[in-house]
Amino acid sequence: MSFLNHNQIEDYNNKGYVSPINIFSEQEAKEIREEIEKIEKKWPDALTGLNRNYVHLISPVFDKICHNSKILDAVESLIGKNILICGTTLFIKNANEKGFVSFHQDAKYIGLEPYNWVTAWVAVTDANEENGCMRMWSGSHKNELQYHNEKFNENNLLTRGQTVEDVPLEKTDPIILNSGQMSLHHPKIVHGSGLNKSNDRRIGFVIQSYIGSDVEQVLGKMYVQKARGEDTYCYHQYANRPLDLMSEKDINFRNKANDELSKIFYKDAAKRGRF
Ligand SMILES: O=C(O)CCC(=O)C(=O)O
Repeated sequence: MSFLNHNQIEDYNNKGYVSPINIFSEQEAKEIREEIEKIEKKWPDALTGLNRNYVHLISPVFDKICHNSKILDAVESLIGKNILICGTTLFIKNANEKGFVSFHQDAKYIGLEPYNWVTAWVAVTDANEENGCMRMWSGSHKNELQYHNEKFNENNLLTRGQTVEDVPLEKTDPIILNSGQMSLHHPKIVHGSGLNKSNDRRIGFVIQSYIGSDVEQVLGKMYVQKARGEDTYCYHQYANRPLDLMSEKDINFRNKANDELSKIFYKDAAKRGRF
């Protein structure tokens, strides 16, 4: 059982995030990284651009992470027992590249309402200040959605380069994780991450997000899986769980899911970005 304790829940409510939470061993995290690097080697386009999304629909390894009972216990502590998996994204920052994530609120463009959902960031590699770990603006989730400047900067790992300007860096907390640990953050917390200045990749596998079954997609269509409990609202269409890595059937389905996701991410946008 890995339900969050009282202090962890208080932390989430007060700060808008809870971290670190132990999920996988270092060895298990290494095996997850190996799965990524196997896919990249065999299918070079399978995890790039738009394909960084919904990897749990084409890889049984990532599917199992999403259904991991330790993660789900922690998630249940925050959003209740009826839990759906609604999307995943790989945030990879390679060494010697200039990738960063501008400060933003997840809830701004994702169309999931009400905000009974939480994002799980699983550290596949260590994440620290040197390699560009996330930084959270503690307490900012208590404010409403803020104006985001859509900058479309080349090295921004967000779709539109959406940016909350003038975030006081000194008020943000670094989310330092060992590989195999996870953080959970609130839909409205302002967060971002800087450059990877290390000699290795920084990899986060992000379940974006775990939603309560009472959460609707108000901008378009996302495909879900049941993680736990009952789906009494039946708002969403379901995705199958993959049995093999990169089966043709699963790839076709993921392509369809990503097309739909793209419509959500770029709704009313001036142009399209890389992802
Ligand atoms: O991986 C990162 O640096 C940022 C990820 C992020 O913004 C998110 O998980 O909501």
